[in-house]
Amino acid sequence: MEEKNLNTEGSAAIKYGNAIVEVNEFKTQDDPRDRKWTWEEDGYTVFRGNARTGPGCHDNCGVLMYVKDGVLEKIEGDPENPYNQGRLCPRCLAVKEMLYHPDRLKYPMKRVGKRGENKWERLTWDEAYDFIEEKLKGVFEKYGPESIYVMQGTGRDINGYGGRVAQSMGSPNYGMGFLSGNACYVPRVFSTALKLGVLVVADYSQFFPDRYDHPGYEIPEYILIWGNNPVVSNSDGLLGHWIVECMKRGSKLITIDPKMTWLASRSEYFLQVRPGTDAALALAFANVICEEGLYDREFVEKWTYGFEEYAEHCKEYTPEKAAEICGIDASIIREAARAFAKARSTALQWGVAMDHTSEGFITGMACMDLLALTGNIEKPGSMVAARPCFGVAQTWSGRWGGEKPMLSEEQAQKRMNSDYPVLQAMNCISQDMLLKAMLTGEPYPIKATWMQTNNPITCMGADPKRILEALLKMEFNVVVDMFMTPTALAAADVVLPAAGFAERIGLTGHQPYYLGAIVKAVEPVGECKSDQQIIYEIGKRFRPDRNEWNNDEEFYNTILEHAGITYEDMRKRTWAYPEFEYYKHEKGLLRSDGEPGFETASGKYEFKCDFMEMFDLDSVASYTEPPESPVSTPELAKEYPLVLTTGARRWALFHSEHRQSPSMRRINPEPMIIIHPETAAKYGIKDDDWVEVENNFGKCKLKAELSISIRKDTVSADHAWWFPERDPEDGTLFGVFESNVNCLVPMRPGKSGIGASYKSLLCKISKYEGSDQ
Ligand SMILES: Nc1nc2c(c(=O)[nH]1)N[C@H]1C(S)=C(S)[C@@H](COP(=O)(O)OP(=O)(O)OC[C@H]3O[C@@H](n4cnc5c(=O)[nH]c(N)nc54)[C@H](O)[C@@H]3O)O[C@H]1N2
Ligand SMILES: Nc1nc2c(c(=O)[nH]1)N[C@H]1C(S)=C(S)[C@@H](COP(=O)(O)OP(=O)(O)OC[C@H]3O[C@@H](n4cnc5c(=O)[nH]c(N)nc54)[C@H](O)[C@@H]3O)O[C@H]1N2
Ligand code: SF4
Ligand SMILES: [Mo]
Repeated sequence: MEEKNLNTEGSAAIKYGNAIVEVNEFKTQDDPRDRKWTWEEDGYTVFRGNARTGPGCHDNCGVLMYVKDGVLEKIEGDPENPYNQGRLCPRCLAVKEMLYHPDRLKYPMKRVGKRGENKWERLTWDEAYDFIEEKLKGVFEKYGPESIYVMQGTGRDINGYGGRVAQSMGSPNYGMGFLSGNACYVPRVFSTALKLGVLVVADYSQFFPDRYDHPGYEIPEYILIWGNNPVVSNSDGLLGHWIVECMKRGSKLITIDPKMTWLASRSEYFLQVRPGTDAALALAFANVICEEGLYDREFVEKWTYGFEEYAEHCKEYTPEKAAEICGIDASIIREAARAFAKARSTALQWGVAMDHTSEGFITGMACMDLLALTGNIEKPGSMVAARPCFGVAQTWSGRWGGEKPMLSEEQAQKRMNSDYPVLQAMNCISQDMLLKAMLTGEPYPIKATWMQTNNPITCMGADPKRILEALLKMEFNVVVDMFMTPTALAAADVVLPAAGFAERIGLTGHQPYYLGAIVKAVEPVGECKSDQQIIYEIGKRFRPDRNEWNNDEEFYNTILEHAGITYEDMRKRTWAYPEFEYYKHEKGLLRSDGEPGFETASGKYEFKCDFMEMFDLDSVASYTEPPESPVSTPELAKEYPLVLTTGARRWALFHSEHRQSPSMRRINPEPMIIIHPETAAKYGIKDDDWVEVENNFGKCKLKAELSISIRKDTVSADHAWWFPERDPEDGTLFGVFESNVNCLVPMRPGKSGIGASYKSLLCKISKYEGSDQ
């Protein structure tokens, strides 16, 4: 059988986006000889490691964990770790509050009451596994193993191997649970995969352990901060303060956001777009650059395909036309386009707002094209290819020492995606189809779920009431979490308690720049186990031949085998930076045949993707109005006159997490909706009033935060709210539907099935008059 990337099955982001050419020799840039991973200091034992989930984060900053009498007493940023250089954000500083919270799940538990009731019986791990095995085998006998939907949450280090649960059981249905349109990073990864065959990221010197001072490194002259708020979100393996460091050294910013963020306020150009219109703006930038001949002729001629068609297509998108669509001045579009096109280098710092348009996949393509147009690929301070470090199997792919696929071809073919040919081509499942299948049994029944690191009715899933209905139809649900979430309370039949990052070992997973060790500093509370242990222990019940590990160290040694190192080597050195070079496309390092160019059909960067035509999609990136907007649905806009964007990240909260942490809750105590003061006045709403927010899909109540930072026609609502302080017996599932803005978001991707409009809807607002204020 052909050797294949195991961890891509089901999540797919990688097959097309990465790892075509692997760097798998353990040649490092850093010298670990003076590094210690543990020592005694002032009565503490100090452990040096990398933070990771849980609680959740998209990063893995270097930490020093101070332990006394087996208790994690404090945590500090590791000043020597090149990644974060000593900095930590509030959530890591307060990790102790989460780790030792009295509400932590501590033992496996089986439901004894009805679903929704807080009645549980404690089990041993063996009893829990026995029970799960018996129940799931019963389901599989009746409906086949594809009838289990295995879900993960975002950005976990286990995401690279979470799919093993599904694969061990024989199901191809593994993914980001109920994330409509797979709308987080997958659209951007697919965009880059099709355009240039590899994932590219903005270059802030993170590939070098000596960082900004590295000889040959140059800061980007301009950074396009596009639908991203990196100083708050530290998203997708980037730390926001890298941008601040580049700014201190001279980088200038162009920010595209409906809200004046901290970075927007420090930008040369701020384009305050109407949500969901980003692709139109990207095409207008291209229009200016092509019309004024500002593109990088050499790069375009030598390394790209389809430029003529692209330039022709962009003619239609004059700055005036985009100005009308996006609600910004044509003159700023022109000036900003000229500025970054003429710059020595430009980097694209894009965020999830790209993915959160209904055609997120295409929005991403429209933006990425600008970087190729201006030759900002593979040079210092531009967009550089990011490949798995040492070829090690992580979120970003790599291999497991040559492991063969666990699913048979026949099983793999059953992936739930038949409505979306592009998803089929990418070996990716459709979360939207899975929800429908749970409710209707079509195209085939889904009868059980495994939810590990996600909390869909609170956060991941749009239309959470429908998700709850679907979960309640299941014959069996398992939740693996650190806390009793609304999802677990509502629908789990068994809950399994997971360890936090200080309680287990691991490997960092999200960053294709360096490999890091997660180091265990304390024993897990209660009987919590690491997620990976749960994965291979439950896996053993179904495929003992493929889950032979007896402990976590053995597990990681298998992953690292490919690079010729062990977990112990990694623990001792804490981090390892592979060698790195620029201009890889010129050196034949980005193609499997070793030829110069890119791993695409044409061998070049593709302004025109012929592949798209096979799926009845435009081969050149185009703009589509959001499904609901003042332009596409003017009648609906009469009733719901405001544009609604949701889920902009908050400092102290990671999605639905941290509501239990007193110090994080002091920073972000309540679910807020940002409204321009003039707009609020129109509806008689004052600061801190409770507001009813309603649209054609549903409603919720949020608290008014009046701010001139937001467009007057737009409101920005927090997401993922629930109230763990509530009595779990009060019948409200911790109030999960009261302030849950996803009640106003449909499970509905765009045509390609990649992208969903979490951030571009319509709504109306009014002062909340209910008695429970
Ligand atoms: N309206 C709206 N909705 C959105 C978004 C938006 O912008 N607007 N954003 C969307 C995006 S981009 C994403 S990625 C999703 C995220 O959605 P999810 O990833 O599902 O995030 P959470 O709901 O917070 O679920 C994480 C759960 O994992 C648990 N957990 C934390 N650490 C660990 C661990 O180490 N092990 C285990 N087993 N459990 C752990 C937490 O307690 C929590 O219950 O939300 C999406 N939802
Ligand atoms: N503290 C914290 N950090 C997180 C998370 C968290 O929950 N909390 N979640 C993690 C996850 S899963 C993700 S995906 C990342 C996301 O991190 P980011 O990509 O930074 O996403 P957001 O904060 O949702 O939105 C970024 C910006 O987009 C703007 N925006 C809203 N709608 C639009 C639009 O239509 N167009 C444009 N151009 N801009 C728009 C918002 O105003 C906001 O300033 O963060 C990760 N990091
Ligand atoms: S970004 Fe913040 S929460 Fe995440 S690892 Fe770094 S310090 Fe911790
Ligand atoms: Mo995300």
